[in-house]
Amino acid sequence: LSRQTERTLALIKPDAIDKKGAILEQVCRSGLYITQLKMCSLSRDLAQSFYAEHQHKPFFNALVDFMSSGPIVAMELMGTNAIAAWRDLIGPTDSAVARSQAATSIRARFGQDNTKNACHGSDSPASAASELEFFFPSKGAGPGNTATFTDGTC
Ligand code: DGI
Repeated sequence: LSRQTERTLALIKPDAIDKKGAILEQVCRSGLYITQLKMCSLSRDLAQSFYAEHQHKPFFNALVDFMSSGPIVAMELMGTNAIAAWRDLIGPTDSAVARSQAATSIRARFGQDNTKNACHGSDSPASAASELEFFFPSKGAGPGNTATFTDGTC
């Protein structure tokens, strides 16, 4: 198995915003580095473009309503195999399935069902690159990201 330093996009979704402290603690304990972080909200338009790959699915409207229903936290996580590591940490899409597999995953702990499932994680290097650009545009205004690795995490 190859070990690669990767970046991935992680979201704390509106249903879990009040659990952000516990979720951030779990991120920190995982050994992944938080290299960018912001709290924001998605309009319906932005939620539609973020989830455009699902536009023909029966759950698309419910997903867009949910994702635009309140504030979210967006993070860039960096570390060894960060894309798979973060998806392992959040668990399966359906929170009930997550609970049946391991009580410790983030969706098992904080998710409600298969829409309100607490967190998002990019599923491939290509989607990580485009999803990170969506939330943290490289030509964005303001100070640039200067996060560097130190001894600890977070
Ligand atoms: O990468 P995931 O978030 O685990 O799953 P995904 O990319 O297949 O789907 C994106 C989101 O869409 C997911 O977090 C919740 C919602 N979703 C996916 N499959 C279903 C669903 N919602 C409902 N109601 N039913 C589904 O089968």
